[in-house]
Order: sequence, then C-alpha cells, then structure tokens
Amino acid sequence: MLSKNIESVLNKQVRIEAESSQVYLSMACWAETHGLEGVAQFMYRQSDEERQHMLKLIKYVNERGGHAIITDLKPPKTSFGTFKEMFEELYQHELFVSNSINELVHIAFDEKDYATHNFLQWYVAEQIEEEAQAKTILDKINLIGDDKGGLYLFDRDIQQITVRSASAVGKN
Ligand code: OFO
Repeated sequence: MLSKNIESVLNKQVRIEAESSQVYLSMACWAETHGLEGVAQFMYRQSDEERQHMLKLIKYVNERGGHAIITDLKPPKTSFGTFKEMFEELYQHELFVSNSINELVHIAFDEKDYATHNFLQWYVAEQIEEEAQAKTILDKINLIGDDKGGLYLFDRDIQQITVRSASAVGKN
C-alpha cells in the first residue's frame, strides 16, 4: 500500500511524463512542417515512449492501492528558432526529468518504501539512456554547424536512432 505522500509524488511524475509526451509531440509537428522528416519521426517515437512511461506509473499507483490522477497539462512550446535550439530544449528537459526521478528515489528511500524504490530503478536506467542519447545528438548537431548537406544526412541518420529506441521499448 502506498503512503499518501508517495502516491502524491508519483502522481506528480505521471503529469511530468504526460507533459513530456506533449512536448515531444509538439517538437514532432514543428520538425514535420519544416521539412525534417527524420527528426519528426524521432520525436513522434519519443512522444510515444513518454506516454508509455506515464502508463507504467499509472498502473503501478493503481495496483498498489493508490489512485492515479489524470490532470490538465501545461501547453508545450509550439515553435523553435532552429532545430539545434529544439534539441537543446530536449536535452534540458531530460535533465529536468532525471532530477525529478532522483528526487522520487530519495523520497521512497526515506520512507523505506522499497517496492517503490525498486520500481523507480527502471526510470533511473531509462533517464541515463535518454540523457546520453540527447547528448550524442547535440554533439552531432554541433559538428554539422550550418552545413546544409550535413543537416540532410543528420535528418536521414536520426531515423537509425529511432529504430534502435523502438526495439529498446519492446524490452519493457
Ligand atoms: Fe520519461 O523518459 Fe524522458 O523524460
């Protein structure tokens, strides 16, 4: 049985994952309308993954005697100066989510809720992967600079990353 406090902080995370899904969906739309088909596919996939993260939390809360609460969400940004700026925001967003997960782990440990602590380890590992992926993408973007040919290749290559993360999701 979850304590009221753990239930409430897990519900906050449900909302963060839902908002993450919306953030990436909005990025997908921006990319798709700016001729970046590969980037758009990548963002659609990220958005789906975040929804899965949300659902996993919802099921856990409900199964452990709590009640997962679905709330309204903060509207995401709909336009970005450049695609580089967009990926910088993605990276910053992942850092924010990692902090939030770390905070949750800390609370679960403090309350001696080892079941929740154990459950959250999946999210800890996921955040390590997502941060590393966002960082790799940013490094590539910095290498490309303003080179249009480089951007074309980047848009094509990022689909490989999409395929890889799609198979990773299958392992949940
Ligand atoms: Fe939910 O994994 Fe990223 O944010």
